[in-house]
Amino acid sequence: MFKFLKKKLKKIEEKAERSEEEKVIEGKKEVVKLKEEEKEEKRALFGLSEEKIEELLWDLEIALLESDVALEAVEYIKEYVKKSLSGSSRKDAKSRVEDALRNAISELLKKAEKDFFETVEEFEKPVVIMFVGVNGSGKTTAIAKLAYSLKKKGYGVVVAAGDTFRPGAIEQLERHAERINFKLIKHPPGSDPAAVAYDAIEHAKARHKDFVLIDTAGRMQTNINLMEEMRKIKRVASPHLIIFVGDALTGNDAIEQAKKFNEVVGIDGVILTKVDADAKGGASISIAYAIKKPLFFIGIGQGYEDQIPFKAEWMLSRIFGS
Ligand SMILES: Nc1nc2c(ncn2[C@@H]2O[C@H](COP(=O)(O)OP(=O)(O)OP(=O)(O)O)[C@@H](O)[C@H]2O)c(=O)[nH]1
Ligand SMILES: [Mg+2]
Repeated sequence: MFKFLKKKLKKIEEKAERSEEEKVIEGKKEVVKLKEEEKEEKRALFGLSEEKIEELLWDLEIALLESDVALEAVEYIKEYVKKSLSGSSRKDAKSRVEDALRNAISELLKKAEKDFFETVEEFEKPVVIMFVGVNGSGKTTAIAKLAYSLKKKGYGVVVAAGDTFRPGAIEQLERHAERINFKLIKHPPGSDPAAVAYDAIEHAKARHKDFVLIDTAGRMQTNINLMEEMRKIKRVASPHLIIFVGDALTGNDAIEQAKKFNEVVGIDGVILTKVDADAKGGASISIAYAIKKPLFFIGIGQGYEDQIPFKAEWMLSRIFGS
């Protein structure tokens, strides 16, 4: 997980250390070989020059962009690091840069935290949640995983098989329903997804179920008809929450999709899937910040237990841990 990003950030920290040594040597006007203790002492006396900080920030920007971090988040991290490094700390450059980077990303990630279960507590039952996203992003799997954890907490769950478009979509949910034991409301393939959602909500009301999870067909954000259909489902179901499900592996594209879905239908939060397979980490770091919506869960595998509430600390330790 995040191998690419980790390597890039390590390189920046190491470069900060090297450039600091070069500066010390240049400062003596002649290239001399300093003894280790001497180096240590000199390092403590010099801060990073403006020029070196600019160079570092440039390298950082490139590294973050290459890791698919969204522009908005790159700016935030750069500003934060710049401010931290302009201070008068006399610690050596490498650990100062490391601290600045870690704190910057930590602050950014903390903004994405919001407890899903606390959020839904506030709503009247049945709580209706609609899931949207492009084809194959992991919507149906995310719904099954969430149904699993809600059932485990003792809630009654109804799922609406709102993907009436893709062959096999209803069967996929039937298999989950059998294993997890939730009620599945389905209509024949090709029927109106808004009607399926409506029936699922009516069923939940009649049986005093706690949650209705509405699956929808994958759609490209550029397909006007399908985006319009999504609006219709929203109108009919009036969901308490609309959750965008994005695939971490698609990096910046996931962020662009989230923005577009937010424009068209309005989203309240994000589930980012396939984080387990993602080397770059850009979407994980920046999707919530870029669209100013919470990242409720991340998918870290294909099993029902592999969807965990997003925690900044957890992700930080994956990015900066050994
Ligand atoms: N490794 C990994 N694979 C995942 C994760 N979440 C989903 N997948 C896989 O991604 C593939 C697509 O998942 P689906 O849930 O069918 O995606 P979808 O968005 O419903 O797809 P459509 O209905 O076609 O739009 C499946 O093979 C899932 O097992 C995850 O967190 N990690
Ligand atoms: Mg699906």
